[in-house]
Amino acid sequence: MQSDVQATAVRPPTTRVTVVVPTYNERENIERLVPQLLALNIGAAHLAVCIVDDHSPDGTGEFADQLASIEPRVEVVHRSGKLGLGTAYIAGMRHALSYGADAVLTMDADFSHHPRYIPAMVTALSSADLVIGSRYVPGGQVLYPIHRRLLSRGANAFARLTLGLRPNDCTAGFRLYRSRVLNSVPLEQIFSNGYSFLIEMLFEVQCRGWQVSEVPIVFEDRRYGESKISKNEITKAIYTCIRLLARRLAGRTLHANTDILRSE
Ligand SMILES: Nc1nc2c(ncn2[C@@H]2O[C@H](COP(=O)(O)OP(=O)(O)O)[C@@H](O)[C@H]2O)c(=O)[nH]1
Ligand SMILES: [Mg+2]
Repeated sequence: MQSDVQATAVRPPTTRVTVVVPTYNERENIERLVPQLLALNIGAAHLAVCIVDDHSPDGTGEFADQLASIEPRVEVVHRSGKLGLGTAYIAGMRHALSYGADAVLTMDADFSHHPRYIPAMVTALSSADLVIGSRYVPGGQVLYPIHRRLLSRGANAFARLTLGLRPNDCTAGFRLYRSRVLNSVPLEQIFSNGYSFLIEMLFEVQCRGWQVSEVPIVFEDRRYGESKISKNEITKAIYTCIRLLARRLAGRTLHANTDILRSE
């Protein structure tokens, strides 16, 4: 009798989480990262990995193809050249959404965003629409050279001040979005193509009233390869904040034509 009941019980649908990893010259990192991602235990959720490679000269893209040929949970998006971190996120998000992901996690390839935090982020998503792996909440930490810490703190403070962003870590690339959040934002209208994409995207998410929560992480400096951030990202971040501030002051926080507001 009992087994009949179990057999007919409706199981909750499996959550499909796609981890989007933008790469440019990260071969040494992805050969370590991808197996760790695939070995994660995230409860009932199903995890896939989408590497977005910009024709890396070190052969990251070819190596990713090899991984994908032996592991069906790995997918690769190839782009023609180094087109920027922001547009790499968008390419990965679009790919994940088109393959039916329920949630999309973005992270760096270099272990600054460690996979060990992903289970806690997935758990936190049950009561949020966006979960940030955050350096600036209690329990979080940044193990980075002083100039990078100052840069990150400065960018965060400026973004919070100008745009009224509420999260403590507004520039983190370690994020888990519910798909409905991504579907509500007109990704093709996001102006920032580089690192300041993260500020702009958070602005769009907050303007739509989505619930954001933060999970503490310890952010460590990379061990392999080199940083791709360039000095002009500072100028771009300032420009992004001022451009969005102007929109905010003009009361145009949502795009005119394409907005789909929260429905629940
Ligand atoms: N596809 C792609 N990935 C990028 C680009 N720029 C940076 N990345 C990746 O974005 C992640 C963060 O870059 P990283 O150099 O570690 O930045 P940092 O942590 O701020 O020094 C890494 O996985 C990089 O390989 C780009 O133009 N295209
Ligand atoms: Mg890094």
